[in-house]
Amino acid sequence: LTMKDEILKRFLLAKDNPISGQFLADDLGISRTAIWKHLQTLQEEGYVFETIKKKGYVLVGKPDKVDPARINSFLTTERFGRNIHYLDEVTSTQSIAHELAREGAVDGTLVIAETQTKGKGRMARPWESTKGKGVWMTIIIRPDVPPSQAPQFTLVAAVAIVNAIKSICKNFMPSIKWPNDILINGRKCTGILTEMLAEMDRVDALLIGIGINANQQQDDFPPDLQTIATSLSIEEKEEINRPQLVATILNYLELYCDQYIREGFKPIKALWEESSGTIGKQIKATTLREVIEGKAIGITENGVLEIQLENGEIKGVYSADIEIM
Ligand code: BTX
Repeated sequence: LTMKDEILKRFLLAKDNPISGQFLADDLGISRTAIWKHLQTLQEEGYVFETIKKKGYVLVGKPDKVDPARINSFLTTERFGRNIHYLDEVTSTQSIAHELAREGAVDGTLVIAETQTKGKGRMARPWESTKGKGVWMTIIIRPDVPPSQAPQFTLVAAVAIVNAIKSICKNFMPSIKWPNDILINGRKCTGILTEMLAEMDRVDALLIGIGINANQQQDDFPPDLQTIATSLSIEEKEEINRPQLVATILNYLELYCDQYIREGFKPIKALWEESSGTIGKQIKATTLREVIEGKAIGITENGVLEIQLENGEIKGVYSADIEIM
């Protein structure tokens, strides 16, 4: 964190308790004038401080942003989210993450923006990223695994996101739609896009892109998404604390990634099946080559979706668009 963010973090953690300029100066080893200047900058960014006589300052107002200090104040991780690139507007957090990964960004580096002008889904489909209303982020991870295991990380991420949502929202049940969506009452609130930088036999970096509709209201969505998209806030009927959501996802994601590396896919598969809205359903899977109709009966240890056809035959699909019939 920068010095300004260190200061902000202390106010966030202190909640309603005042902090004095002198305490901050001593704690951070800088002058009171320097502290005062940082407070000025924070005020220009929309933070509001109240002065309490002889006691110091209390943070009483925050702009609605997913800034690093606020994410940091909810983090319990060792690595994930400890290095954050926060931007107001980007083309896509995936592109920034690609550059950073090539330059050697550390495991767990987070790229997050208030909006994307060219947010992308799978197969170059566009991803709508309303300014200040969602979570548009990419996390760069560097697991020591072969490229063939990369798709499983989409499932690891889905489990982390769904559990983070469940721990924050209480008024609905999200479910995972294989492989990369999270739905609420049949509407999409989250998409995951995993990309990879790899050598022949080793993953160099995985870029896990996560898009979550958090605080949009129905009319924030463009016409083509009106009937297929929803946001956490619409379903929860409350404003979502985006920095808390981001940190909670990172907390779960580090836990599950480490567990996956230690114990393999089995524990993740169990968690995934617990939250799946696909297994047991009659589905239509459109792959690049064919359309398969049948009953989704499970995922394999490799994260492959198994579909049982009418004639009993079982087919495995690695990647497809799923329609639940
Ligand atoms: P997908 O290909 O499964 O889904 C894309 C489709 O979802 C679009 O064609 C559209 O129909 C629908 N869609 C677009 N925007 C939204 C939205 N906001 N809410 C609901 N449905 C929508 C899913 O791809 C993977 C998306 C990953 C997005 C993240 S955001 C951070 C990172 N940066 C980036 O450019 N992409 C990822």
